[in-house]
Amino acid sequence: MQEAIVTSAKHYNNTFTVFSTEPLNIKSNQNLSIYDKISFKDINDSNLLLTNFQVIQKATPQEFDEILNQYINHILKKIGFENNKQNLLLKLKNQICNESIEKIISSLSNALIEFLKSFITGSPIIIRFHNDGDGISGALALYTAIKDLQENVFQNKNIVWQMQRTIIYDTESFLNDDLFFKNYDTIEKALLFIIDFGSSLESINQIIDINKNYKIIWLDHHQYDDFKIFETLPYYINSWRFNGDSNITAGLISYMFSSLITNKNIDIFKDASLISDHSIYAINNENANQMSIILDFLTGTRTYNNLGLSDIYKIVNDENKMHEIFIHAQNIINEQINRGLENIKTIHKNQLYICTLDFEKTKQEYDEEYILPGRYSSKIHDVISQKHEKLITIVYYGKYISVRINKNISNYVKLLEVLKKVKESSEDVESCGGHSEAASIKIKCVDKKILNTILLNLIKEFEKCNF
Ligand SMILES: [Mn+2]
Repeated sequence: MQEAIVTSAKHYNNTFTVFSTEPLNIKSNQNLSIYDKISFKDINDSNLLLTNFQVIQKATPQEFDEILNQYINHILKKIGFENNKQNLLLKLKNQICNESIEKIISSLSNALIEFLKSFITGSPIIIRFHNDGDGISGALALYTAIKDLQENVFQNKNIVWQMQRTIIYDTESFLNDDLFFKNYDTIEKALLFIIDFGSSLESINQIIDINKNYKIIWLDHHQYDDFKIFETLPYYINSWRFNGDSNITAGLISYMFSSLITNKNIDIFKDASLISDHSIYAINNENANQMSIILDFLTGTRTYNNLGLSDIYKIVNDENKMHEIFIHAQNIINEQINRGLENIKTIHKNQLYICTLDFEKTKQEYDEEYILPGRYSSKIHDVISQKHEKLITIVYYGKYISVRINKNISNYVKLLEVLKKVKESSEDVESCGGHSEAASIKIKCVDKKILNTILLNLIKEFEKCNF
């Protein structure tokens, strides 16, 4: 006879995870509760229907804690955690000269233990990632690592991947996650995993609510104000919190986390992430360049946007499909860049160039939704900046004004401060935010007149900046 402790219960379909000498998924026609100790005949199939077992007694939390800690140590050895960590440090040493890396990896190592506890005991896990090149690079790195765990450690069947279309952890997301988690009774708390979004005031209430009952592991690189609540979260791993900055992208942090789990080569996702978010650590690598263009296309096009991450994982591992999508995306980009260059207006003062573009003029009626204005502004900015060293690019569309500035002038032009000033001086601005080189303003309603006033104000503020 064998014994096991019930660690996770999904009552509506009587599916359970139990821990014997290792975790097992079982189905039963009898209802079980967490901490139930059961005895059953030896089994070989890890996803069995268990009919012939007895509930002996309840295990105590302390008893199970000990078992779990021991097993985690065993798993860390099995996945080669210490080796993976050393290799990761060595690999990053040359590419990313930043003191925050070691501190981040040490914090990620602690987060990994927390992650494994939930993973191994069959707790539900929701992984939300931003729908851009950086967010999905991070998600794909993690997907590869978790696939490795699923195959070699345990089939946790309660993992959900969710592409996040907003940059905040909004009420809708919270309600969905809470509803999903409530299907389960678990020894280890359910886990919300966030990649590359949410570090703003608008997320706080939902985060406080999630944090009451569940765990959060949160990888981000967006600058956050002094939001005390974030700093109380032990696994809020934001590069700024470790004296890094946005150049240490969320995709890179997720890559580091994933590299602690798997020794598969997932460098392509690290490099695609760095390119996608214009990190100073990005290296010019043809494959990573293509990957970043493809991922931007996949996350910015409705046809692909609705695909699950497992489908996207299949696509990025299919050379022919990748080539096909790359050519298609590249053609659309080139056409739109050319139309943009024809329609752009340039203001020139001292050495500063300010380029403005009405995004509507680059779109043609039969166009698919790709490319989105925010992403477009980065791409056209990159093209124009080959000509002008001190460049600010402004692309506007509907309610949005998207601003990009060159790195070499971002010390003089405090972009976020300028946007805040513009916001304060106009009642029509709803919000503003972003990085020091890429940011945007959202206006309350679509109105050409209002937009023009704000544009003029913005340009005036830029011209005031000292060089
Ligand atoms: Mn990012």
